[in-house]
Amino acid sequence: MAHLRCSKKTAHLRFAKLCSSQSLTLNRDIMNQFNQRAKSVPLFFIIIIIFIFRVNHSAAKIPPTFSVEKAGFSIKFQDEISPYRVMGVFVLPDEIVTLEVIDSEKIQTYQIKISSGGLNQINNKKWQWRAPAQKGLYPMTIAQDGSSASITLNVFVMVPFKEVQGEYLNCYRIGEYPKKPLKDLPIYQPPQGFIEVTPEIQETLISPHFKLNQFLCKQECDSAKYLILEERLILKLELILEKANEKGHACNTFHIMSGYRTPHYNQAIGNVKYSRHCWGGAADIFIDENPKDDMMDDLNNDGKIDLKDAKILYDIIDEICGKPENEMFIGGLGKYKKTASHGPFVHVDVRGYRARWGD
Ligand SMILES: [Ca+2]
Ligand SMILES: [Ca+2]
Repeated sequence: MAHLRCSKKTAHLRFAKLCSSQSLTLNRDIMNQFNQRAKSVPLFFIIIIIFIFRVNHSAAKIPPTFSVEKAGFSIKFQDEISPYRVMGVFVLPDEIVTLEVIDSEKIQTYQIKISSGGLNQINNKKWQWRAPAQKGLYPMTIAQDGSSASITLNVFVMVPFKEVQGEYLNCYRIGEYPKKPLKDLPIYQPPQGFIEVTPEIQETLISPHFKLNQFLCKQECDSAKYLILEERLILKLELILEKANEKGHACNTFHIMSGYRTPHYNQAIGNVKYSRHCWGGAADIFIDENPKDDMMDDLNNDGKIDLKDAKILYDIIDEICGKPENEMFIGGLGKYKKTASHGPFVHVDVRGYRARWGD
């Protein structure tokens, strides 16, 4: 019995030892798991925080959606070719305008829909349109047969220059254009007419990313304002905008600090007599998307808004103008540093010959 008791005791001891050792192993496993979890919990939170930060950070960096808005074919009018889905065209009363589709598909046909004026179809890609005699906005659409591709031309019939009476067009002071063109260049002849800009039409798109009123002179007026704008300048600005986006400077339009200037306003601000702004062929621009505060953005991310940011835009334009396919956009380009009255900006124009300047 004693032997049996002893054996039982030994067995109990062995069992207790085994249990104890298993318990220790179990506890060690639990502790290990706990330790791992204890270690992984802060790690888990750190990962979450980094993720949130990255999402927020990338959200702040998400560019505005930019689309070039090209139609897939182009329209030739006057001396310009526009590939854009919407484009402004400026004509005189009763002017005959030839409109021609430029595309790569020889068999493709097109339809034109006009809102006024006379139409003469030359073939299924070419028309002659006679503008109405009355000033105003006359949109027309050219659509590709069998597809949704179309181009809307927002055609403005202008007020002829001869209607300027003693420096004024109605109540709007135009001032005086120089009688003698600079160096006898035709681009400095007095302009042919003015677009009448009423509140009803001032926000009309003149290209996918620019509206008519972005180019208005800063001169105040209670009634209609008048504007001159070259279609080539708009086409050049669209190209610059496309390239700026390609270079990573997300923007859906430019801030036009100065577009058209009446000679009266131009003289009042002490600018040179033959400024291309007075002929609607120049714009002072900057990128203003982040933040949108009427000030050039920090394009080079150095924490400062200065001439270096204007130089980034200047270099993009200079590169565009250096390419043979963009020869029609040759013109003036200048960069300006920040002053007490304005931030840094770039002047761009379509004068037809090369000019460069900058602080
Ligand atoms: Ca800004
Ligand atoms: Ca900067």
